[in-house]
Order: sequence, then structure tokens, then C-alpha cells
Amino acid sequence: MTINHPVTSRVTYYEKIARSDMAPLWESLHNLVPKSPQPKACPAIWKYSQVRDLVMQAGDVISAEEAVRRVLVLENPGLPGKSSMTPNLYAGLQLILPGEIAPSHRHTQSALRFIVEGKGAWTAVNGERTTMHPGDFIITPSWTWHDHGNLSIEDGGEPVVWLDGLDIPLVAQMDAGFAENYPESTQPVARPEGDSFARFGHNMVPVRHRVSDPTSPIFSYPYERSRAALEALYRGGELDQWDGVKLRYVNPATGGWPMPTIATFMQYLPAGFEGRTYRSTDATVYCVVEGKGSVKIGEDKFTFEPHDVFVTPSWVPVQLSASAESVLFSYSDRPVLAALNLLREERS
Ligand code: GTQ
Repeated sequence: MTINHPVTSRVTYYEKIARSDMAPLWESLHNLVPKSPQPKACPAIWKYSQVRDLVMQAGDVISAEEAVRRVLVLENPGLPGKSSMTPNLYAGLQLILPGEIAPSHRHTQSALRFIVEGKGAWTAVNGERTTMHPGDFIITPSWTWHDHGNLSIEDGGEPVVWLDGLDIPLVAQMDAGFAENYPESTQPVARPEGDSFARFGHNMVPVRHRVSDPTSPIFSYPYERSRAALEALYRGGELDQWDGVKLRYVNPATGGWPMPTIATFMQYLPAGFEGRTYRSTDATVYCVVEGKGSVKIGEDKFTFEPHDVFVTPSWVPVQLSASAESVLFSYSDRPVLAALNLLREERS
């Protein structure tokens, strides 16, 4: 028996089932189960030379105290209204002026700070303050109290800008967001600066240390150290045709990622480097530390300079070139994809 299905009867049928909160899978199957990732996020770049003044002007508009966090969210133009850089990750530029305090709070979202410019600022995590220097990578693990501050002008404080990277969209997707304010603007300082780095930052751990959670026990990864390691490897002849010299940051107690949801990397590209094309399913946010070069992301090509931020969506081909010796910091949701067996990489 053959049945004739005029299009109009289908439309009428779709309207009818919609009233019962149902929908025909056969109209959307190809979108729901794509042959390969179809990211809505676009390749995009924020040129620091164009956004720096706007970030500084935020300092005239609101205080850190009133704002709680004075941040300009970098929103992927392909994800409008979502405060997202990639489907799982957020990016923002935070400004703290001399003498200011960004009050203490905690939340289940994990955060990283990558210091862009300025000196005098500190961040406190779990009772320990650390001074921020450009190029340092600092973590604020899930549910840890954290406040940020800056020295007074007299004590040498300058406006300090850093890149915030958080798993805000991922945590929202999972409806797992909790947050609390600390009763005071700053948490008590319980340990001297450098304590966690002394315990865990020198290829040693305290003799009776037991790993109790996946989060790194050090929360500042100084640029000096990362830069020196990359440079030493390059001088020794290391150079990957896709990545240049690339290292990932680790939890020194486990060898795992510094935080369970966000991977971070730093890479060195020598002057004249013309990288081969790669792609991976972890959409990645880059922040340029030093140098000059360009990046091809799918059909887009951007030139980059220090402090520029750019994003490579999932599975879009990426190719890095450097006209001057360059250093790039990057972060992605790689630990999440890896844990779920969804991480794919292709180097061509
Ligand atoms: O510093 O705690 O950019 O809670 C967004 C949310 C920074 C922070 C952001 C936050 C923070």
C-alpha cells in the first residue's frame, strides 16, 4: 500500500505534535548527528591595540568594588548573547587599578588568570597571596575563596590587566553553578607568599603528601620558568612542525591537568616558523605573550601581536606562522573531551 503525503499535511501534522511538545526527528537528524563538528563559534581575534583603551575606560565607569569583577567579556561573534568564547569556555579581560580590591567570593566554576600587563596586583587563593607578573598563569580552582587586589600608586601599583578563562558555559550547561560571597572583602592570609610553590613547584612534594583531589596544589606558574623551559628545548634542537615547541601545564602532584576542566599550554615559535596545519576537537583560546606572526583559522587569516587574543573553534584547520620569535599561551576544554573519549586531533 502506498500513502500519499502532501507537504501541507506534514506541516499540519508538525503543528499538531508541537502542541504535545514533540518534534519530528527526521527533519533535524542531520543537524543533531552531524558527520563532523559544525561549530557555531567563529574564528575571531581581539587586537589588544584596539581594545586596550576600552578596557582602561572601564576604570572610569565603575570601581572594582562596585563591579565585584571589572571585566569586559570577550564574546565569540558566533555565540551572541552567550558570554562564551567557545561552547564550554568563557574569556574576559579584567582590570584592577592601584589600591583596589575585587572582593572575595567562591564559585564552582574553575578560573584561570593569564597576566597581560602591569605590576602590583595580587590574587589570593586558599589563604595565600601571589603577586601577578605579565605572562604568569594562575589558577583559581572550583570552590576556592579568591580575592584580587593591587598596591597603592605610592607603593608602585599600576593598572593591571589579565585574561580570565573560566568554564562558565560548561558549568551552566550542566546546571552545576553555586556561588557565595565571603563575609569580608579579603580572606585572611594564612601562609606566606611562595608557600605552595616551595612545596610543590620544584619537582618535589612534601614527604607525606597524599593526593586527595585532581586540582593542582600550586596556583601560580611563573612565566620566567615556562619561558626558560621552552627556550632551552629550542636551543637543544626541539621543534615540532605543527606546534613549534609546545608544553602543557601540569598538576605537579599527579601529572594531570592543573584543573579538571581546563587545559593550558605555552608554545614557542622561532622567527620564520611556518607551521603545518592541524585541527582538534578542543576549541582553543590563545593569548599572545611575545612576538609577531599570523594564524590561519579555516578561511580566516589574522596577524597577531603581543596581548592579542584569538580563538580556534573545534575541528577548524589551524596554521601558525611567526615573523619574529613568538610565545603563545593557550587554554581549552581538552580534559573534558579527553575524559569523555571525544578528543580527536589531526595533523596534516
Ligand atoms: O575573578 O572571580 O571574568 O567570578 C568572571 C567571573 C572573573 C573572578 C570573571 C568571575 C571572575
